Amino acid sequence: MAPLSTPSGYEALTVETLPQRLSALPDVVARVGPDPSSWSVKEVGDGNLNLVFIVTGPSGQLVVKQALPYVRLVGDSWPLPLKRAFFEYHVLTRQAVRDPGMVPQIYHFDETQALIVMEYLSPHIILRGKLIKGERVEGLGPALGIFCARTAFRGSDLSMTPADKKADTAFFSGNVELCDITEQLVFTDSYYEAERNHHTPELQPAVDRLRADPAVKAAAQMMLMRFTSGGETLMHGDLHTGSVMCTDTDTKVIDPEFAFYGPLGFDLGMLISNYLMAYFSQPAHRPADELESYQSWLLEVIEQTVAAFYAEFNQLWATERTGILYPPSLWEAQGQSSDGARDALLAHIWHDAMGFCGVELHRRILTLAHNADFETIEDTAARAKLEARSLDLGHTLLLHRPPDSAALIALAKAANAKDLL
Ligand code: SR1
Ligand code: MG
Repeated sequence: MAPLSTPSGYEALTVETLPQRLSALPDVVARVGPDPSSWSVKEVGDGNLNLVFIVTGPSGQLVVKQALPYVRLVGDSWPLPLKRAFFEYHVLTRQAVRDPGMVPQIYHFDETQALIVMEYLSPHIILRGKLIKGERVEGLGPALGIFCARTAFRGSDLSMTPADKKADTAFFSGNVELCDITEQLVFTDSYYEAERNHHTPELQPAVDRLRADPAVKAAAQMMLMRFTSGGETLMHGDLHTGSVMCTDTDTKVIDPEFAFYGPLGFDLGMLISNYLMAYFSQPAHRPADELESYQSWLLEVIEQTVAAFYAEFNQLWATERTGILYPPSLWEAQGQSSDGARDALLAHIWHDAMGFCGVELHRRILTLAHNADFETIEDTAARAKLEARSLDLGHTLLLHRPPDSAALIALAKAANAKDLL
């Protein structure tokens, strides 16, 4: 195999080299202290792509995230460009304006080294881990529903000038390789035996049932077309429960390196899907006397996320419709209400979101990148039974979209009661 080529000057950091290499950066020194020999460095990256370091010094802490020139999960046989750090930096700056306080503060960006120095969120931990442990987060649904609404609305033609929107769409269209991952892994690989796929052996009968249905493949490909061609807003692009960090009362969003202009409902649908996988996996993580109450809480989070999304979208519609889409000159200026137009648009967003939710419910079980909700269940026969419910709900959502969150929750409860293997 040819050695991996990296841009000249780039060098991956290590815990040993980081202090010396970053010690000349005023933004870093100002946060952790001037003497690099007094810093301690830990590599904590547990995601699929990057290096992540926590740097602790006498005056404080920060995080250094550096892209590797390959997919960390797979190794250097799958090269991946460093420019994803550039896109992550730029989308973080936009999200910080569109929903202030919801993303980590950036202290420094180095394009050649593909590294972002940012706020250390503490005592936050990854939401997926909290949900596996059975912890609750106050205000989770509202925070994420509002985040999805604000970033979707303010990153779209509902709000931006046409020139800004078009320039930004062109800018983020360079994020090709990360889109390619989503296009293959999220929308396509679940529905055939793709080379990188793997799944729990006992799940095979449910996998066969899913792949035997040509209608589900057609529905997933329709969602892929929406993803590639529906450049409605600047999406986070990978909003799952591993991209959210929380304390018991505070919520932040991280890791938007998959950012791209796509459908308004993409982030909302992916997020709901990851809540649902937390829900389906709970029987393996909770004692019987806690299960019902915790699963009910997760369903409440879904309801609250959706309610907050709609409420915030409605508010922005009333107060910030400054773009070319649905201009007030067509309704309010004519003495007419635009509520009907808004509700039809929201129905379109929800319809898409449910389709994206469906494919995500499949791909985290069938393709390359699984999630800890299921993966940490050691008894594979028990895991397969729970995963089968997720596949089943995804199948239903792709073919019959529920009209609202109450109908979605009814379908989730029905799937959760099924014995599918
Ligand atoms: C090869 S990357 C696999 C997955 O990890 C990221 O977090 C995205 O979800 C991607 O699909
Ligand atoms: Mg990530």
